[in-house]
Amino acid sequence: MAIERTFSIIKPDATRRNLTGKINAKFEAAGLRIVAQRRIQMTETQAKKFYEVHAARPFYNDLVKFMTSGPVVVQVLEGENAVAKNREIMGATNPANADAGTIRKEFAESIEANSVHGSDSAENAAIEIGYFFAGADIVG
Ligand code: IDP
Ligand code: MG
Repeated sequence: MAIERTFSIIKPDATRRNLTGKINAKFEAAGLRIVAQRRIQMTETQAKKFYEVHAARPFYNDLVKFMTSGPVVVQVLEGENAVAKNREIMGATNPANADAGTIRKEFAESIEANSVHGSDSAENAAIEIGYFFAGADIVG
């Protein structure tokens, strides 16, 4: 297996409840390294662009509102098979369907306020990392 990087966001529902450290502990316990991290307030423009792929979905406007409703923590996670591994640690989109021990099972409030984002492919990871980090910001 190759060492990969993936892009992660700790969402506003989680920062509001002061869960950044607990979520990061899950990544680290599973062997992922946080090689870049920044707490930001996403703008509407950034959120719209980030979730552009969902623009036609009925939940898009609410999702943009939610993602700009408070601070988020944008991150780059590195490790073996990081994209798929992070998706496992996160759990299913809907916390009702998430496996025991996953971030979304333990922390998510709803299908929308589900605590974390994680890239769904290595290709998208590279694109998403590029939205928020320059090469020099990432220290592996
Ligand atoms: P993912 O985050 O597990 O990859 P996506 O299908 O890519 O899930 O959806 C992006 C985000 O949009 C979800 O994490 C969640 O915040 C929100 N979302 C997805 N489906 C719904 C829905 O049916 N209702 C409300 N929000 C949703
Ligand atoms: Mg997705």
